[in-house]
Amino acid sequence: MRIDVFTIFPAMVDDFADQSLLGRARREALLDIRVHDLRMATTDRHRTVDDAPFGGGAGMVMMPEPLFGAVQAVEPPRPLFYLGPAGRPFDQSVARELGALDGFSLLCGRYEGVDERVRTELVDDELSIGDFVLSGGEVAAMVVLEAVGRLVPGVMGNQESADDESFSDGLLEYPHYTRPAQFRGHEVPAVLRSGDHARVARWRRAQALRRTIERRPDLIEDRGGLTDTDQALLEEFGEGI
Ligand code: JCQ
Repeated sequence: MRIDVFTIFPAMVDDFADQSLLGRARREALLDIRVHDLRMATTDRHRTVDDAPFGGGAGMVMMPEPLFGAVQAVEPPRPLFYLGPAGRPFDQSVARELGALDGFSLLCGRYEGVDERVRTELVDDELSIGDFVLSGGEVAAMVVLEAVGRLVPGVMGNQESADDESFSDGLLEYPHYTRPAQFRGHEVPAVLRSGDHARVARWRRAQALRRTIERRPDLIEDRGGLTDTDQALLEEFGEGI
């Protein structure tokens, strides 16, 4: 999969993409991540990409010429997504949608954002990673890179699809434990040490349900409420969970 990123801070995104899981995938040529400097097509001494807004007001706006120049010099894989709070909410289902493509591209804005003609004439779609304001699209682009990159076959190794599958049934994760069995007076639940794998699986599912009901009732609503099986599981392990 090829992913091109356009930014005025190419080193930030490129360094991120060289670390950890993405770095390995990049070195193994599973991911072809290409980071481009948005100043590449500027010709003035200061390599200017921003200008004052028409109509006045505070802050600066990213100019259309250098942005069109950079993107058209590269002809990156489409669709080209702009990252910003006004975008389509990015979630695991959008990550899966992008993960199924051969490639796509990301445009990171700075300042107050980009000239509107960049959005209407250059960009294909807009993505938001949440209802808050960042100082630029770079962190959002890195979120998209990581969430999509890990869905590309081979990138995760063994436990691959496991996490995504747990999200695909719309529930939060069950609690995890490792050694020691007793830590500062807090015990690992006995069921996890029982060796009864079927019971462990049911307990984990009940925990995931309980947690989702308490913390994210909206996710229970999204999956159409509790099934009879869900209800039976919660009853099997009682109100104590
Ligand atoms: C992305 N959720 C929030 C880009 C303009 C100041 O306004 C802008 C901010 C950005 C950076 O992106 C975000 C964002 N998803 O803030 C353009």
